[in-house]
Amino acid sequence: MSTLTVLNPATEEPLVELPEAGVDEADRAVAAAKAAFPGWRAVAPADRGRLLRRLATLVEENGEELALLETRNVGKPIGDSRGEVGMVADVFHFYAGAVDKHHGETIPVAGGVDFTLREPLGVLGLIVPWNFPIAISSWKLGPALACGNTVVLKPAELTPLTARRLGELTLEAGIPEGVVNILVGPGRIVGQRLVEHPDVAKIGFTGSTEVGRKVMEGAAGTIKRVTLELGGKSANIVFADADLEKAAASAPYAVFGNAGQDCCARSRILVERAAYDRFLDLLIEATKGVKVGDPEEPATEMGPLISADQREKVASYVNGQVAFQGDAPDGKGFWFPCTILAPVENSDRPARDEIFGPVAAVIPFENEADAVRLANDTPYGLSGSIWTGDGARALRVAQGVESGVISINSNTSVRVSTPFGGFKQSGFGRELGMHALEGYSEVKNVYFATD
Ligand code: TXE
Repeated sequence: MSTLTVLNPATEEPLVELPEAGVDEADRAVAAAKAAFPGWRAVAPADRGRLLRRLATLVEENGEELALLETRNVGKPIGDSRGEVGMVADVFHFYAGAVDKHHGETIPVAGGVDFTLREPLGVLGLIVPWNFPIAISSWKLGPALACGNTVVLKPAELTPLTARRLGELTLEAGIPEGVVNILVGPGRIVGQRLVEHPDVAKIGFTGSTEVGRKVMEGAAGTIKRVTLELGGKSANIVFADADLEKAAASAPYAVFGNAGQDCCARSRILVERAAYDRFLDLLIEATKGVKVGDPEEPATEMGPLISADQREKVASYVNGQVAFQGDAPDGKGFWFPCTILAPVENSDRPARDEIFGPVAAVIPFENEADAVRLANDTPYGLSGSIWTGDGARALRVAQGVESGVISINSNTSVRVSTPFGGFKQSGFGRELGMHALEGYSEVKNVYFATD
């Protein structure tokens, strides 16, 4: 079997060498999940909830170890990793409580009683990216297990460590062997195999729009269900009547957080012309305050990029229009400084592509209609923000922007109990909250004649 070397992106040092799965291992994992399915779907709802609750508690008890593992493998600041591991526990607590609250309906019909059942799909392939490895694993695992499915979870090649540990914790929690199978291997081989495997009922995918397209194509062969959480190029819309200081203090973290490797990154900052110069000055001042450095230092706010390839890709977007560039450590590690490009046209390359690095494009707009037009002039539609002191305008713009998630006078996108997912080429299906359960179950209609 070939092996995979897992690196620390802050030091470029190898962390561990792992065996790399191929098609045979993928098939074995699917077979194990298939064998475990009848037993798992038969577990009483309250007991399934209890097992998920135990998993949540184990994540809390092992929180510091998981956070450090995530930081070393992703280069993510330890404060961020602690927050994300805390969310993972909350996600399992939420779905522990959701197991017996995901109801069917009764529907008035002639001559009988009609009701719906929510049934598990069977074996699911969960394909996870490298930017939020443990968090995104939990967003898929929580609702999948709550609905009674069994899973094969494939973490990204670059960041398999926390998913593997989570797999161990599911067993420790008492979730039976075979219910959760972690498969470490290349996407184009084992990911593709899951997509095409006739015994896999659904793929829950997060990753690039390009691979998302391949997943959809591959799934067509077996009419597999898919949910896709793909790229973004979200707009942070700042009107002249906003609290500019507050908007500018928050904006750097909305695009430089996770070194910009965030599908929700507000990497297009649209600013009303009347406030453009003032806002840009405030934004640069705020960006100077972002602490870039050793991810294991508690004060660090931004670490390195995930890989040398990613750094090369990000650098290709920075060749002019640089209004500000911060500092980053020299030497080993895939470092890239916070970079502000201004003024940028929405048709320029840095405003079109998901850069997935710490690069913000600041774009002027003339009025409300122009702001909505520019925000929507992108193939993506994942997230976004509106900053204004005018409540009615905030609500008009929130309705006008074509994206699955939007925040007003805030840059937050993700909460355990609220739906998350995209419009347009950012994908479809919703993660988190009760909405996620729709994508992890089938509706069966039953008619019982009474005459
Ligand atoms: O993603 P991939 P990559 C974007 C971001 C980034 C770019 C490339 O712009 O720069 O994608 O990142 C698995 N069949 N996002 O190349 O390849 C792969 O093993 C089945 C946005 O790392 O999409 C991994 O587990 N699976 C994003 C997962 O897909 C396949 C998060 C994602 O990897 C496969 C990550 C195949 N043929 C990157 N090929 C977001 N929206 O958050 C690969 N995979």
